[in-house]
Amino acid sequence: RSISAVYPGSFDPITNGHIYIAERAAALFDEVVVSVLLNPQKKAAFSVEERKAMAREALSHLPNVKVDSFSGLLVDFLRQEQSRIIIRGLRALSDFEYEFQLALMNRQLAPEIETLFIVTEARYSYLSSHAVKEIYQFGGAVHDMVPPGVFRRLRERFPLPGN
Ligand code: COD
Repeated sequence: RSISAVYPGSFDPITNGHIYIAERAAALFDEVVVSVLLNPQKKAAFSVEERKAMAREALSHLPNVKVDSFSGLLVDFLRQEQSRIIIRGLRALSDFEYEFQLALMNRQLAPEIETLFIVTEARYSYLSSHAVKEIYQFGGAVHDMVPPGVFRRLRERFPLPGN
């Protein structure tokens, strides 16, 4: 039988760090569902539809990766997809506490579901959606941190003189 995994996140917007994790996961599983989930703690810059469109474009080279969205509990999305594996990416030690809490909470909610962590590559270890938005809005160069479609949408969303 085929094994599917879910890579959930805010993806606001998707970055080269997220793409790296999706590529590693796609090499391990028959199918990977990248799911844009609502994170109530974070105020989003892009709508769910925009985030999905950017992710779809950025991951179109991976035939076994599909992009979806969900607004309830992550574990309910996994049950809907009949998947038992959550993929998360780890950057620095600072990710650990949050990720640990999320993984234990999800296990409490659904003991049959496992969270698997994929360690990032050194060059992406400082990269986050939040940093990309902040750097871009202060006029910094982000074109090598995000795929071209995301760069284009950043320019549309936050027009800057000279960009
Ligand atoms: N390199 C490697 N990995 C990275 C990088 C990078 N440069 N950048 C981000 N990542 C990883 C993150 O560590 C994370 O694992 C994943 O990619 C996604 O990151 P984000 O920031 O887009 O997504 P988050 O952390 O905001 O996602 C949180 C969820 C939306 C998954 C969470 O809030 C959730 O499950 N919400 C649904 C409600 C729910 O079920 N709550 C109960 C659980 S407490």
